[in-house]
Amino acid sequence: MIEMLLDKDFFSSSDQNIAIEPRTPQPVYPEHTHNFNEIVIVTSGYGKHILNGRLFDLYPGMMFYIKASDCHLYESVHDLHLTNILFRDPKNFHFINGINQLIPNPDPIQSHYFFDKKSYENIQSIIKQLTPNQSNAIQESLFLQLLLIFNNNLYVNQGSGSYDNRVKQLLRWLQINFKEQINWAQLTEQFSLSLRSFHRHIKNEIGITPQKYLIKLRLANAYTQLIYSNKSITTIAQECGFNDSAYFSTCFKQEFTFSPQTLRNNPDKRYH
Ligand code: RM4
Ligand code: NI
Repeated sequence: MIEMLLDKDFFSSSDQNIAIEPRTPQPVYPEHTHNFNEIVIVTSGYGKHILNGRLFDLYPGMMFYIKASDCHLYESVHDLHLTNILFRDPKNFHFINGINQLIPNPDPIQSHYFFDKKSYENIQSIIKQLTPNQSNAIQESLFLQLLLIFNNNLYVNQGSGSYDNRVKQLLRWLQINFKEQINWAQLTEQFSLSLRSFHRHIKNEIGITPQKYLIKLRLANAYTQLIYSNKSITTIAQECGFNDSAYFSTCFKQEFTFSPQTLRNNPDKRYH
């Protein structure tokens, strides 16, 4: 049985619609659902997130939405620090309605969004004000401001914005297009970035090279497909952008400690 987390353990009263739960750090945490929704911000560190059976790598400066009925867990955490923004069904809000329109529909491909540093500062300053002793009206209006910032961040808008913003857009573009063969010089140019400074910036921000980031996107997708599709391992490797399936196996083993074949034969190896 999957555990269901209950509002009464996190919200200070039945009247309160929003609660901030920092996780510094977030330990490994088993699969669960909730009777409330969450917006999660990764403030630092790394980890693996399984959302409704799909694997996503977490990096600093990322956020995602969890609906009450979603099932999720955290694994392979390294100093993962999260801020959870818990909120009840928007129907219960006292002062604001229609906010569901600001929350994106679940998207299996892109559900974890990078935001830029400017947004991060704004988000942090709003979260600081969101304390339990504020009135419901203020809490709801602060929450609305947060949703607007997040919503603003959902769309890729190639080549404009601050340097950090363009870098984050490129990372988001890769989340969608990781299956393509990537020409880094050309791609960085499309986002008005220089290849060398892009490389440096990425290493600073998410701790790995762009190529490694790309490979991890491909591996995460392959991992999910090995469990849920009937496609052959070679087909999965190819479809995820690996043109050499031996190289795919090597990368896969490095990432997960077991081979694609082992996972396929033995889905019990999966995180759950
Ligand atoms: C847990 C974990 C869960 C969240 C609860 C509130 O530590 O972060 O995802 O639902 O806290
Ligand atoms: Ni949760």
